[in-house]
Amino acid sequence: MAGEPQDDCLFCKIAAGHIPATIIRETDTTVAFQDINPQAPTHILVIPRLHHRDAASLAAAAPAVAADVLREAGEVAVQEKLESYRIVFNTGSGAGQTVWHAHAHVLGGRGLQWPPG
Ligand code: IU
Repeated sequence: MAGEPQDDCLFCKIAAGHIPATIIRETDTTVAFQDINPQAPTHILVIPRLHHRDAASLAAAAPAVAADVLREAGEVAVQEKLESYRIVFNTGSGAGQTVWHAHAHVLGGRGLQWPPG
């Protein structure tokens, strides 16, 4: 059920500490960790501990936690000393989403093109 830990969800397992990740920050509601396949010198994922399939579903069901994810993305940027950065929520396979647990990508440390393509 949405909001509950899913046995087959990698990010639920990372949030629970059952699969290792390089953790950058943690709060009661969020975990930030290094992306295993970085697309920029800094590439950190911020996930809610709650399982929802994408960012919009999270925001609809638990808006305060969605706000926590955004705030933590900003805190990651401060911690990593990023002057410019991008927060990305890929939503749907056509947009590149491959993990069906809401997550913000925080990307920085190089020039970022716009539009992204
Ligand atoms: P996406 O927006 O769903 O494509 O993002 C999923 C990200 O999760 C992607 O950048 C992967 O490199 C990353 N990731 C990870 O950090 N650790 C893993 O074990 C797996 C994916 I699978």
